[in-house]
Amino acid sequence: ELQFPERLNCAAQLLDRHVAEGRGERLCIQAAGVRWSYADLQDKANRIANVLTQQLGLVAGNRVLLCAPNNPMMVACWFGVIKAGGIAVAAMPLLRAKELSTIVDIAQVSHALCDEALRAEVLGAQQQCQTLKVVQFFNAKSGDGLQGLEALMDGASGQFETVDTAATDTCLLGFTSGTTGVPKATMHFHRDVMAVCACWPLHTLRANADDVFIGSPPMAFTFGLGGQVLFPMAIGASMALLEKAGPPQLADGIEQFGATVVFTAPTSYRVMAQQGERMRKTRLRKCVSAGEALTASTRALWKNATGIEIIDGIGSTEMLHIFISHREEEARPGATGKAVPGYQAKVVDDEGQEVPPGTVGKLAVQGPTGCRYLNDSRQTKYVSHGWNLTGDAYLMDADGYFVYQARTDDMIISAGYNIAAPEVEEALMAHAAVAECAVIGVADAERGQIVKAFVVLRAGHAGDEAMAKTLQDFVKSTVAPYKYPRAVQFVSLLPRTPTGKLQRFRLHQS
Ligand code: 3SK
Repeated sequence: ELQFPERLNCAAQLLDRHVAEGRGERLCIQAAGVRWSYADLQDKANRIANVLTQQLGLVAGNRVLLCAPNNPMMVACWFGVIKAGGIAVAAMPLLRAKELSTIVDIAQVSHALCDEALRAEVLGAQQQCQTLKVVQFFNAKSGDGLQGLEALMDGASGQFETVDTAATDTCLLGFTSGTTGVPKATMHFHRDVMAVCACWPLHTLRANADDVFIGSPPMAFTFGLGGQVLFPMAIGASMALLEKAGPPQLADGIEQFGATVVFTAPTSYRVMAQQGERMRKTRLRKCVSAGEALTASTRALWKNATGIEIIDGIGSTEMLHIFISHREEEARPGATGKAVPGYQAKVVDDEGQEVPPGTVGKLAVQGPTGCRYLNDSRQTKYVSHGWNLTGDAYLMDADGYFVYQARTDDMIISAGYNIAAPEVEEALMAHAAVAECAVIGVADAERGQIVKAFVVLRAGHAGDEAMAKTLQDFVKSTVAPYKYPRAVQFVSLLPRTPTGKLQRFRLHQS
């Protein structure tokens, strides 16, 4: 049973504590051209907290949009917000103005601290929203001297007394793509952040203070936040941050920064395994996979290439991080693992009754870190008697290992990204040439699944390669580019029931 004091600020635990206990000079962050100690990060976060509270009018409980690729300033802003008693609302750096404005509206965001590279989309979002009054950018590259947030930080004090929050105050809102395309915000308390650091990392990962963590997921995805920021800092280790973290950049980063622990999706392992000889010569010792199901063949490919057994896991934004996993020595190819100590998992039928081992059903999970949606009627659909239904079909074998079967909803998981089919359909429907469309996920050797669109064109338009490319580019310009349909098939009509309901299963068979 995890015990936390009533008053708790996770930034005090993860950051201030190291400085207070004499570990301020330890390396905390490496990135291109950057090396920050824990004391450096604390200084930056304190300045940001001072700027927010003294110059930008932030009061405890305000929600702050953070939007940037994984870079040191993004981490400093995250801690600055939390130290000031604010609520961090991290958004995927690839989101477009319309998607950002949905997040701002749902979260009632008042302030935004964003990377200069995302200026156009963030300002576009601000125009569409009522609540977002204050926007500051960081990492401006042009011009002489400090600009934007850094200029304000320069004039602020490096001392800040971290706000004394309750353990059950919300410190972050994690957004998860709803299956309808309307995202849901999940609320996490300061206590949840410390709980997630105390469960899977200590029991399963077993890293130490000399480890160097690296990974591909953005901080806006709590898989990335945990694996690349919270978990190293909980044990006084360091992180190496990559703004671009496709498999080639990740492989380079592992080499360049001497990374020992990596968090990424199966897609990356499959690609990086092609450079097994090179990976073997790095300092890598712990490889974590989540975000999409890890097949036995990908596990074997990576092990043969590097000698390292992948630690598989499934987590969710709702539960903050991984809740089913296994230690390296307990790996069972094809299975995700067992419930992480601190969490309970079971497989249930449509009535919520637990099914016997070996029977496929819906995965339900319970634990110290979730699940609470912010002001969302879908709470009762996804949470029943304290159990969160994850949207995955699983079976549990006689030994308590959980084996992934499929998604139970319209979510497509491609290279670790969750993509809601209806959202891509809506984006396609906005094109003048599209009369009807339906989107599904289809198996893909490299990305696990890819988005495939079936499109019925309006009269006068030809369903050729040029049209497919036009539609793909159109989708990329209106929603985050990773959601675009990599495959487009033109059809004359979509399979529907007599009442007009789309029969997605028939598309899967075609
Ligand atoms: O397995 C996942 O997709 C996941 C989602 C959110 C946080 C952590 C993980 C591993």
